[in-house]
Amino acid sequence: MTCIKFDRKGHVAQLTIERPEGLNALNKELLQELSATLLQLADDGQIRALIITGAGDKAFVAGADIAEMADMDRNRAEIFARFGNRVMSQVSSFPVPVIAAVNGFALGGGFELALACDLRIASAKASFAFPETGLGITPGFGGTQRLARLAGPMTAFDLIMTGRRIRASEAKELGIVLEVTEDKELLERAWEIAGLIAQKAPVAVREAKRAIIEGLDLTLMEGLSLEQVCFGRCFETEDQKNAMVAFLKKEPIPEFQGE
Ligand code: CO8
Repeated sequence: MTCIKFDRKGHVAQLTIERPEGLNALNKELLQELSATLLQLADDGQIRALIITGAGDKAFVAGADIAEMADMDRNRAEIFARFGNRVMSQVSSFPVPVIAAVNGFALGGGFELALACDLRIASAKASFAFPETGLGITPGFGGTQRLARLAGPMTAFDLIMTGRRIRASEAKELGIVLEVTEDKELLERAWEIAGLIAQKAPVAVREAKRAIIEGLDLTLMEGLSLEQVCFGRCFETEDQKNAMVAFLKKEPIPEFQGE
């Protein structure tokens, strides 16, 4: 891997997107590496939370690589968007929660990558924008869909049609970002949140993520049925039995084993 740096401690892993020559802009090679890494990690039963961040002190990801898109025709653009969307869906359907630690510019495809994550925290200097309509294109890696679902269609209209860049504090007010941290504290806070998740029962966390993410595409009744299935699945685990027995005996809840 040349553009994705991997770190791991305990049950938490971190992917750092590192392409200094283009402010971590997403080109095909980077997206392929990200996809391959996610595919490999998805099968790693030991990982309980994943953090994605950008290398350097300036950008999370400054968008898709404009140099690579400039001479595309309609067909190639659609193929590129389909590929990018597949990678973003790998992020959103990753089996454990994914935290975007947004450390700087999150523009276009970079904003879309953050939106594909489950939780977003941002440093005070981070900023978000969809510059696409000012470049003659629409967002193409899921931005129109995920932003409208997350923050409502009006916010999606505002940010996508005007292209205006918002600071982390406004992103928080709009419900796009969970928390804003001091610049230097971003990763520490991301690991803290990931650590809290990693302490919870792994099967329960995975099933809860599945219920939330898949439920967003369902009717309420279908979503409630899905939740029942996810709830039932937890009762096949020793973790559920041990935790409930310990609670009833007024003993400390034992460390979760993931089965
Ligand atoms: N693509 C390619 N190169 C980039 C990109 C990018 N998105 N962003 C920055 N760079 C490059 C610059 O060209 C520059 O290269 P060089 O050093 O060779 O001149 C280097 O990174 C540093 O950038 P700047 O000198 O411009 O740094 P500044 O601090 O002056 O500005 C900005 C930083 C504001 C982030 C500025 O670089 C900028 O506006 N970048 C473009 C941001 C943008 O428009 N992003 C959206 C791209 S479109 C997109 O993401 C669509 C996604 C869906 C695709 C659908 C598929 C069809």
